[in-house]
Amino acid sequence: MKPLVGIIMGSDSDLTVMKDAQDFLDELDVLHTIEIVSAHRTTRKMVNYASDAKKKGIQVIIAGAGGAAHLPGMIASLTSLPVIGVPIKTKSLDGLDSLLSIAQMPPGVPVATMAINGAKNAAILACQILGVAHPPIAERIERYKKNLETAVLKKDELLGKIGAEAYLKRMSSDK
Ligand code: RP5
Repeated sequence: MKPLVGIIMGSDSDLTVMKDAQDFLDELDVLHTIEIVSAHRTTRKMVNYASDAKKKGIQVIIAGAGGAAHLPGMIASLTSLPVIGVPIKTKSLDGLDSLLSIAQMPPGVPVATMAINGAKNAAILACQILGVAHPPIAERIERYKKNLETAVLKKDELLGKIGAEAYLKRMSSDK
């Protein structure tokens, strides 16, 4: 079986955030690769990565980058695969720089931009895209979303039963 998702990031300093994407794909048993590919420091690798991804069987690319976050957009300019961008939180501008660099793409070259540090949502969206052509992945996503619903309904039931004060006490003792 070939990996379906390619996770890339501009630096190893992005890995703690991007690991959330890997963890979700592992949870859903979706094969993937994970690599450091920098738009500025390894430009030739970036070009090769984008042109080879489809041939290798990759169907969705998740690209995380921070600051002058050009990686997702440049990858999107080099491939017809869907690219999901993850803006990494930065020290100087809290990730607003990353968010705008990734979101403000010119017409014709879209990047599906997640929230700052939204690597888990990137993996969920990647699975939803894959689910269109891979019914087992769609089923796993549906199960995941059903579990989310059940968890919130349970919380709501408990809140209704014990009231806000006791609920908050329970929350802080669970920490
Ligand atoms: C970007 O520059 C990377 O995506 C990273 O978020 C940021 C800082 O990189 P390092 O200086 O930590 O390697 O290319």
